[in-house]
Amino acid sequence: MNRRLILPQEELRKPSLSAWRCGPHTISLDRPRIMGILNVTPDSFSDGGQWLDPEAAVRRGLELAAEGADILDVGGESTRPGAAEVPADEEARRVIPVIRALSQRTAVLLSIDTRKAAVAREALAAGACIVNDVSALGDPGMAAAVRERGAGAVLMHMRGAPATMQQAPQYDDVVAEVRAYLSARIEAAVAGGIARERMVIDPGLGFGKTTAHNLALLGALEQLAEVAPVLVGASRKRFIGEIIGAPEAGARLAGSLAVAVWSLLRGAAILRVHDVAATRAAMTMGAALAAGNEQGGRRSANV
Ligand code: HH2
Repeated sequence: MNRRLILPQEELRKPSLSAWRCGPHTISLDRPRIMGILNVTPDSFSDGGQWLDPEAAVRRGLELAAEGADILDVGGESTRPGAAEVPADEEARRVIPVIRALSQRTAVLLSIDTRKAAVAREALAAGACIVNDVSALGDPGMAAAVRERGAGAVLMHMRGAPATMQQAPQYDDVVAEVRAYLSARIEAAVAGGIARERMVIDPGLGFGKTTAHNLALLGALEQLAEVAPVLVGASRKRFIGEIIGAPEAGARLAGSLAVAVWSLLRGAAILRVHDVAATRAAMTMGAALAAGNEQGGRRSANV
């Protein structure tokens, strides 16, 4: 396959990649950003129960901020394959005190990982400025919640619902279908009054996708980036375990870092990860390799 591994810097800096507006904040996307995952749940696939206590969650959030997270994504409902839905009041009870406390103790931007407009509204009032919605504004009240607060939004592709999504997912052309879906969701949101520069898209790795589907999507990040800035959430996921032979989620760091560097070099704008310090180091190395590769290319072209 005759494809360049590393995109030239000017291609990575298309106008659509320049900035993401989230509430009163503007996140410059001239370099990739890290979204640190803070799961305030008893049952998340890789760290369920570790940060369910609000004080432990706040400590973990501050730790991720100190490690270099640009955004903290706080979630109160696991969306792992097979997960059951959590009632909105229980989800809010888990995340709102944590968001409120973090907003007073760190300047890092806060995101609420929820599919429910009611939870999003409370989280935005408590100090979050981003709604990370794995159902791409599927709740009829979600678009209004985002619009009224001028929040940033992550629109993710998912086939089906977490309870059943991994039961033999099928596509004719996974890249074309995911791209068309995300493009349509962005246009619907713009028509509903959400500014384009407030939205990023996410192919939803592992959400109704086989390992082959996930790899195809990771190979097509530039095509997705033509629609909107792209967030990639691969951290510790099952397809990585399948490829590197790591059944335990905690043993998937090396594979997760490889995906992070690949995504960075293919034009991802934001990486959603559990291991912030290690990802930051891997990204710094990847960026240096990209810059060196470009310079080397120019030197040889000039000879
Ligand atoms: N993955 C998970 C949850 N939320 N949001 C976006 N935008 N993209 C993702 O890939 C994504 C997501 C699943 O990971 P995690 O939060 O660690 O697990 P759980 O859903 O079990 O809490």
